[in-house]
Amino acid sequence: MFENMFRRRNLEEQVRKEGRLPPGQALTQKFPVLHYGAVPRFNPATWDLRVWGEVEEEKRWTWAEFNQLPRTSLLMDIHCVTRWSKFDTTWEGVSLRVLVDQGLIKLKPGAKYLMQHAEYGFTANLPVEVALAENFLLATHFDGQPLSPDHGYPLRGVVGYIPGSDDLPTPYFWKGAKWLRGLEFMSLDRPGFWEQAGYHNEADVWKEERFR
Ligand SMILES: Nc1nc2c(c(=O)[nH]1)N[C@H]1C(S)=C(S)[C@@H](COP(=O)(O)O)O[C@H]1N2
Ligand SMILES: [Mo]
Repeated sequence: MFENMFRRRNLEEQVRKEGRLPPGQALTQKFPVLHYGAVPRFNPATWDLRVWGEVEEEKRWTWAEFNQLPRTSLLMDIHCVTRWSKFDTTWEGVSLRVLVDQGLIKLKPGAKYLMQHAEYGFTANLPVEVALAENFLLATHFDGQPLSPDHGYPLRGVVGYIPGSDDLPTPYFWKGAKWLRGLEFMSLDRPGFWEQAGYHNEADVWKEERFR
């Protein structure tokens, strides 16, 4: 137990020296679970992901169809507003950037914001530039395994910091919706679930934009 504590401190000192520990954050080796409400059940027969709003064509992918989309892996640090940070996490899934580049989603010029819609009405909003950057992924896998139910199985948004990519805004981890079911592209911004509850709209971890 003490060994673990020293190990955690040493790892934290290391990422601090590397400039990867944002202000007010602490390194965790665990993976805490945080959400409002219950964990939904997944039914592969009825599950779909819908895309609508400022797009040329609306889309609806079944679970089987979603699994045929091009796949991307991502290594990044994730930062929760409740002050834990987890470093070098590995994710796999589908990149919105790739879907747009390959014409699988055709955005209208008016598409300025993305609303992620999750089970039970949970929402999270992001500017389109952030959602199309390399540090945002529609993730199906964490650490080589399908997501666990409490971390968002079968699909969630994830956003974090890619070491060295200092030009990309890094929002807190709540900007990734677990149990994702819809992508709504919008011309005007709307606050998501936590943003309506008083959390910051941009939520940049380096600027400590925790609350509004
Ligand atoms: N559907 C849904 N997604 C959600 C939330 C939620 O309440 N519902 N909470 C967010 C918050 S506040 C955080 S910090 C992260 C936590 O993800 P984790 O449980 O995998 O650590 O999920 C985000 N995504
Ligand atoms: Mo959170």
